[in-house]
Amino acid sequence: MAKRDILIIPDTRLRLKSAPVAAVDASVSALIDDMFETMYDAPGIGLAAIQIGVPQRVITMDLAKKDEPKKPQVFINPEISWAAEEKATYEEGCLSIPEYYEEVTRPKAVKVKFLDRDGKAQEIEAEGLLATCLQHEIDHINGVLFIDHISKLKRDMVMKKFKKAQKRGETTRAAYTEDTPEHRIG
Ligand code: K1U
Ligand code: ZN
Repeated sequence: MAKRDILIIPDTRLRLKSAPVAAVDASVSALIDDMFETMYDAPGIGLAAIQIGVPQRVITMDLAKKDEPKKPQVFINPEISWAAEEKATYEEGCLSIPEYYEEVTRPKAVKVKFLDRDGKAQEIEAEGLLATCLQHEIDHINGVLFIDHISKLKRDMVMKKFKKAQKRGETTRAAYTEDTPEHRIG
């Protein structure tokens, strides 16, 4: 197992459409182990493989609360098979856009087909945080970021800040998680 670096915007790899996993083999299992180590260390509640630079349709997630036992979940080749017409709004964050949070409106519930860690076909119906997180992560494997769902004005402001930071050579998440005035937006 190894902790990997998480890509941050404006890294263009975050805009790639990830390829389906052909077979859930030992290399995919090793990737999943690395993703969990990276996600728990960040810490985050979800991670898409592309966020560590691997353009494969693999997602890890753990929505357990701090005082609950870990509840790791894996979604391989996930596909939204149904989305509710009713919408819900949640404040989202993204490990690839450190220290920025914004409200996003998405379908309140979704059904998702996927392969589990053993390569077995599954389908779940999700609502609440699970529905939000699944949609956020499925967006990642399609090259879409949560800032694509907010106003252009806010998105441009975020992109400008991270492009400036990149010019200063700040290309790791650690560079953004320090609480200094130049790292605050708005
Ligand atoms: O995909 C990612 O970038 C991970 C992201 C998932 C997510 C969060 C909120 C709404 C939708 C999707 C994160 O995990 S951001 C960090 C976070 O939310 C968190 C971190 C520690 C404890 C609790 C939450
Ligand atoms: Zn994200």
